[in-house]
Amino acid sequence: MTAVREMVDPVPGAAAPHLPAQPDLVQLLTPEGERVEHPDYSLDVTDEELRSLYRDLALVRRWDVEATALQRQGELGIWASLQGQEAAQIGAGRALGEADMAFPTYREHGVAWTRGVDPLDVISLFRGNDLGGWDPVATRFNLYTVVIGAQCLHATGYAMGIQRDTADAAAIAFLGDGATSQGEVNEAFIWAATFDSPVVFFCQNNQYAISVPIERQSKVPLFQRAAGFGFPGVRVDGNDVLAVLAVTRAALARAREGSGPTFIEAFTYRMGAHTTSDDPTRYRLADELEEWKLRDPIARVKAYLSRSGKADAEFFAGVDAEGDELAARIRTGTLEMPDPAGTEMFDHVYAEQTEEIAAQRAAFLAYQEGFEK
Ligand SMILES: Cc1ncc(C[n+]2csc(CCOP(=O)(O)OP(=O)(O)O)c2C)c(N)n1
Ligand SMILES: [Mg+2]
Repeated sequence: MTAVREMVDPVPGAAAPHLPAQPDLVQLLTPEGERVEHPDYSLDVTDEELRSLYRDLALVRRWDVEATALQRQGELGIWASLQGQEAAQIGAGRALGEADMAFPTYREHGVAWTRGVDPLDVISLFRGNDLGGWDPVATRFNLYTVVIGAQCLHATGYAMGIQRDTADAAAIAFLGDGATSQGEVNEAFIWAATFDSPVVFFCQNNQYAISVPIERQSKVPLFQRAAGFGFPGVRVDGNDVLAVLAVTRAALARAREGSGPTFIEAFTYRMGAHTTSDDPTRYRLADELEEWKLRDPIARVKAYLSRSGKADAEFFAGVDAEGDELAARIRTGTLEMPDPAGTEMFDHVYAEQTEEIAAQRAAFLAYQEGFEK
């Protein structure tokens, strides 16, 4: 227990780095890279799928590192790092079916990757060029939502639409541990439970809401809250991509077959700052991060692949080379990104232009022209 954590009421089993063995935690791959079985969740994955999961994990981390560097060099306004949460996001993203619809927060770059969103279309948002450059309908990946918890209502409403269309699909809402304290999230839970909506609430408990530790958000482990709303809650090792894949697949299948929502608590850790605007050394001690590094989501897959002979040095070198190419493409693409015209901010306020916005746009243009003379 660190000095910082002693200042708040510790929740047994919730203070991450000091966890004893947790019977409730679904795990299929231990931090040491050992494959284990779970009585309720099994997963058949081919060696090729395992290697491609590793590739996804490694490439999204490389993207994240590059984006953080670009922000530090003044090329992005801000960046919200996913470091430490790669397995939670790749596992959940790879569990989605083509027709399923995902509703992210602002940190789900790993899920974006699995939906085929171009990293530069995410970066353009953090550069301040647009509100996200991807097509949410084509990618089945909604635009990022910064208003904490609001996407849980969007996903629930969307899921109710799926129900009425009798479509064979589900919605998934991503949320953080802090978001569970938000009124809208609890309203979404009640609504989804009452209507048996085909929605999965995927909570990444990364232990912090900016500087506020999980102990201040909940007196009980988060997954236990679901029982009070009347749907199942599952706690999965969020740093175990195989367990996350298995648990999320099961929850989505349950939703699609009409059995209603599931709450998944992916137990993980935000290894970086909340965003590049934050300094985590002000509120947490370095030894906590050191402990979580031992549970790194990528290292355990690498250990498993190497030890079992499912991948060799050549494979890992290939992924590293791909990472270098991706980073170079992200860097060049960011630097070459054209600045948007100032008038663009008026273009998407409403689906159809109003007289008032048109007048504001004209006034802005006149103002800008005044400078150019
Ligand atoms: C409605 C609302 N209130 C406050 C904020 C400011 N804010 C941005 S991120 C954040 C913390 C969210 O923590 P959590 O839900 O755990 O997600 P994480 O950032 O850890 O992924 C807050 C309070 C906001 N964006 N929206
Ligand atoms: Mg959090």
